[in-house]
Amino acid sequence: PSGTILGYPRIGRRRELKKAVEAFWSGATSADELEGTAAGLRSSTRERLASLGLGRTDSSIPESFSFYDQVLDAAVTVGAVPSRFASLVGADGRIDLAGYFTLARGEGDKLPLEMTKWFDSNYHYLVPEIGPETVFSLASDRIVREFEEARAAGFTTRPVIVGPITFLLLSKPSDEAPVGFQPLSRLDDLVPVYAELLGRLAAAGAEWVQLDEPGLVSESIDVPRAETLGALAATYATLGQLDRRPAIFVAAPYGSLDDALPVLAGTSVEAIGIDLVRGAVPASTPGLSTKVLVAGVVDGHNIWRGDLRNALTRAEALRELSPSVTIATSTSLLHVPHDVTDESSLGADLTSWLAFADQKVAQVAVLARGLFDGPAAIEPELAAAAAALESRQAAPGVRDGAVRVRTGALSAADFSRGDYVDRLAAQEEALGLPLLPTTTIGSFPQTGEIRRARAQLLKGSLTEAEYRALMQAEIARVVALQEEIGLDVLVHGEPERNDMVQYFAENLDGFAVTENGWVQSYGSRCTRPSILWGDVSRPRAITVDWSVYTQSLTTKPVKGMLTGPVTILAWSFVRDDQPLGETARQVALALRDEIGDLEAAGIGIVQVDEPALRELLPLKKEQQPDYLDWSVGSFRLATAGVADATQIHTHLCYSEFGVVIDAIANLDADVTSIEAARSRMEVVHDIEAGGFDHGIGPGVWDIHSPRVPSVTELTELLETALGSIPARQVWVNPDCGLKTRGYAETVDSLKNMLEATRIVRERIVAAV
Ligand code: THG
Ligand code: ZN
Repeated sequence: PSGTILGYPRIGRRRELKKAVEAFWSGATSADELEGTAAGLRSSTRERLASLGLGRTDSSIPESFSFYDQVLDAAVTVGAVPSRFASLVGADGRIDLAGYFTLARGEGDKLPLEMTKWFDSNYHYLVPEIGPETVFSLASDRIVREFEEARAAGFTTRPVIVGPITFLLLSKPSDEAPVGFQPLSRLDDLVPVYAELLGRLAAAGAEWVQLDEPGLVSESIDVPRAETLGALAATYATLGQLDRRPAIFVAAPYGSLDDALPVLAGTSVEAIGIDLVRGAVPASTPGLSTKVLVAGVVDGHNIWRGDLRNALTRAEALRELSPSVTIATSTSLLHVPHDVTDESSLGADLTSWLAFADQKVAQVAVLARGLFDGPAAIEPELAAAAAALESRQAAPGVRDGAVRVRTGALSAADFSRGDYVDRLAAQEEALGLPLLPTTTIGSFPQTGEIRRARAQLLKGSLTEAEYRALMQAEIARVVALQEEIGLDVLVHGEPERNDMVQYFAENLDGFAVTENGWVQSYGSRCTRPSILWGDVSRPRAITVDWSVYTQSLTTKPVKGMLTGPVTILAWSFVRDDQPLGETARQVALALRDEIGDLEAAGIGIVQVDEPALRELLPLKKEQQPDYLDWSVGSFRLATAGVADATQIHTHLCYSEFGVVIDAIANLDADVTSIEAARSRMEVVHDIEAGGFDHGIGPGVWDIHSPRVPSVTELTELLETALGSIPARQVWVNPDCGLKTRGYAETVDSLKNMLEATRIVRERIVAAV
């Protein structure tokens, strides 16, 4: 028994899949070439997992590849294609690779499947659309073929698919569905398709199958719990009774099963996965003693090497419940980069504290040996892990006395600015902005030239000074363009930033950045989360020179641009040895210093973006107040040090304002820009109802598509906003940063935005 993992990164050690998929999209390669690259990646994954200690032929190796997303895969497997994409389905009921990607990316005016966050990770999945009209059938045998492919190479692997309950819980009603329709109501029609798939897998020789049911652990889903549990019992009773099927392993990562555990224990599934990182060892439960308990003790969420001895103890505790226990990761390893040994610049100490996917697989294999042969058999490994943990606790930089003194001395006054009315008056006087001020969110298009310059700087073929000069030329271009368009508050366009979090991580103490630590965010898109390992401080000013240079080019006010503390934490791997709120205060103080320096250098407006404020909101309701307290507090701490006349902006990348509107008001930013164009300004009703009285910029241009909005459309959206919000509060801006847009549509759209503003301003002046 080698232990197992719930899944492995699919993107490839050097993002081979991303490159192959994007080459296929661009038409540079064929579907066969892409299939070939994917088969090669699957093959090297199996070989690597075997070499790291997972059994070749005992179903320990999961078959967890996906070209884009595992929920989309499940939808395509069961034939759940929305009617607007019916033309993609062939006469045989199947959809080809190009069609599969069309579901994910849309085509013409057919919108793609919606994308949303996968449990409490930074991964995003595609939301299936299910209605009374959805016809379920086994429409893809890809999962069977991948098993056979492994077989031919000498492996017996374990196919993985999203389970039927989770699939329906994560789906939304289709366009055709009547009001109040629940996708879960289609369970009886869906389960037979899973049954057929299980039969096919058994016929191909699969001994085990893994059905992922994380939907069972989440409170955020609005189906009544009793209904979910009833569906669970019925589904696994049906699948359990099939006479030709592999053994069934139901995995339930991202939380604790709670009352779903006795229900599963009462079915005839053979194995149950228990996330012992997020949940506790459960109480003794009838039926459980006949199951294989898959002990999720190696954390699939973070990159720390962790406490192996404790992991072993927890797995051993499960033995009280069943004689048959297997070691595993708590979640798929999808959320961590491939391999620490691919990093050359982290330093020996930090490296010794880390475990990426491959190191975690090795930990699983070691713990499995320890569980089987007794702890003494793995004492050297347990001792090494303990020593690494000890070295981490004692290492210089992990605790920085000066930082601790500062956070320890904070008082309520550090979290509050003066009265908003006084600020408003001081800012009007200092900035002299017109009614309906116009601005952008911060970034301008990142051209190929900019990216090339950054790559050359990294390679050493550009000097620091040459790089700087290129970026300054770009800034001057962007400033001239904004002046020509007629914007009121200018930005520098952020050409010097690779990513809005990594850029700050590179410039703060307490963070490390990786060279190859890519993690899939959605589809072919990846990020390289920074590693926050020590107390955070700011060795020197980060953005001040860039902002001062920009301000020197114009008499219009230039907005300084920073990423907020919550977003910096949300998009990094954070330390696990202190509460997140404490880490957030440290980041906030570093940003507070930066804002102070910007202000002292004559920058009168500073924007602190918090697109992830909503994203980190805990799944469990009882944990939400504490989160909102420290997250809002850290933003206030970062921004409250400025004079009344300095205007603080923030930007949030979503429009579901309702849930967090009080929190947003509590940020006490002078101006908040949000997404609004896609929902046709629906959000202004929440703003009105919430009594929000500070400046607000509901985005009028949806920057997620290359479409140029017309002056009429922009005027209408602006008038809609003004129908609910007093004109003196309203700012005019796009929905989000322009980094991913091209220059052509950027210039046209901004010109139209300014023209719409002019028309509305005139209408208002004429009315008084
Ligand atoms: N930065 C970071 N994390 C994020 C986002 C971000 N997490 C949430 C959200 N934004 C995820 N969205 C995206 C959107 C685009 C990309 C990644 C995540 C993207 N990545 C480039 C790619 O895959 O080609 C690589 C970027 C790079 O070179 O650094 O386009 O904005 N930290
Ligand atoms: Zn945004």
